[in-house]
Amino acid sequence: MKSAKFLLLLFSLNIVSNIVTAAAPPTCPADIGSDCATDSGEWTGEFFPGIPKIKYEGPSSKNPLSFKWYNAEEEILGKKMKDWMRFSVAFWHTFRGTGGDPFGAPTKMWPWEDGTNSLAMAKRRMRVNFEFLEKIGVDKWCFHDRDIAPDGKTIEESNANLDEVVALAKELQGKKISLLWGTSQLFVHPRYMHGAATSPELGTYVYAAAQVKKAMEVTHYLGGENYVFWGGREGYQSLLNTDMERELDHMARFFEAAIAYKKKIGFNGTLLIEPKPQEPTKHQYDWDAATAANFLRKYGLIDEFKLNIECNHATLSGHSCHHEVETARINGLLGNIDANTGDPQVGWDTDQFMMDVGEATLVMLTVIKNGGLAPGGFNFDAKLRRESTDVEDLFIAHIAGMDTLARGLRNAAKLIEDGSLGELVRKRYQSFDTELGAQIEAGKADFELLEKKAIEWGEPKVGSAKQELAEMIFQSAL
Ligand code: XUL
Ligand code: CO
Repeated sequence: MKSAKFLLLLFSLNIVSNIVTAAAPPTCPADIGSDCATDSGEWTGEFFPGIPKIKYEGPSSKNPLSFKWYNAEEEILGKKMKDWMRFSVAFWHTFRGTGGDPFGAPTKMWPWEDGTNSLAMAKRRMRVNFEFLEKIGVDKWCFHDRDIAPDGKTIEESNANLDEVVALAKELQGKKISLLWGTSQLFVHPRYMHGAATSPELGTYVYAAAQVKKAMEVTHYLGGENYVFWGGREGYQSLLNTDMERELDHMARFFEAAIAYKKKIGFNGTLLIEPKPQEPTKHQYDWDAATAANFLRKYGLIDEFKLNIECNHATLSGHSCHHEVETARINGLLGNIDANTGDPQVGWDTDQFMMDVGEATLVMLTVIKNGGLAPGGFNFDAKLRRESTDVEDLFIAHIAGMDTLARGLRNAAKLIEDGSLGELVRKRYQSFDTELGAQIEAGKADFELLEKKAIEWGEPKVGSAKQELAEMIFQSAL
């Protein structure tokens, strides 16, 4: 008992010493309108005084606080890089991630934190968010209602807290920064332990509806371009105690009510479902893109929704991220990408920043085919490793994630301009570029006609798939 108290004392001393250190550097207010400048004319801000505004320096730069591949204004295939990427910072990881895991206490002691979940701290943290966005050159952000403002004792109190923080966010957004999407956190509070829209408790369903209603209102108020539904705990741990059919019906009714309310308040943003196969439940209902598409079709919701594909969720479901974005695209459902990656040796959602240029190139091939992601974008739903504890690591991680995807874009554009991969695929299907092929594709070839042709042509000549050649061409672009 005594040693626990001693540890607590040490912990609070650590926070205090961090606050003291934080107060030392020169400060400027974090509102974007201010032109507080140093001698060199470089705006330093209030919370990251040692970090300059991040600039593009090109691939030969050794400066970790610079972009090597992401050059926002440069045009690739007729569009500025910033318009292909539409990057966004995820408030929950970047500013609420503590580094804690089931085995250990938080490791992040950010100098701006005072160790509380107060409204004052929420407002200060929001100013940190906007200074970070400005410095890193990302003009979009995403949030959950409960990350940005503390939960209250009643719905009214929670809503009032949210309103205060949202009013500040609106002011700080100004004209330069916009909201990519908002969402509600329907999984942390114990009331959601059995799910939200799929909870067997009516009171929980009702509470979740009230929370989403408010989150949609503030997303609309902040000019959000999308609204996300990640399943949270919508799923089951055992089918023995679960009426899956009834739960899925409830989820569909919940979405119908969200669509109706969106229209009622004049919110024109896209509604997005974010598939994930497991975690926290053993079976999440929005397992993968194909499962979510089937759900939307079954309940007649397909024209009202798109999908938010998260790369780490894709690999948890046994697919590649490329498979999931391509599945969404061919169904007309590719709305947004939660840009992160998993670890091939670890079986859970590690939410790492994407660093694999090959994976990024594959994803970008689909994004280009899709004509971009707007009104969606690439949201960095990614967190620092528990062991990365310097403030500059927040910058380095986002810079590396942005550079990886930018490099993917450059490589994908090279592959498309070169044309040999496209030609390889075209050739594989060229037997269908014939009169009979066209008849089949138009649904005008019946079995009798096909049998006649089979007898006339005899044994078909089947060509090589050329997979290694395809891989060779792909590698040459990396
Ligand atoms: C959880 C996850 C969420 C959603 C938003 O795995 O990805 O952060 O993106 O609720
Ligand atoms: Co996500």
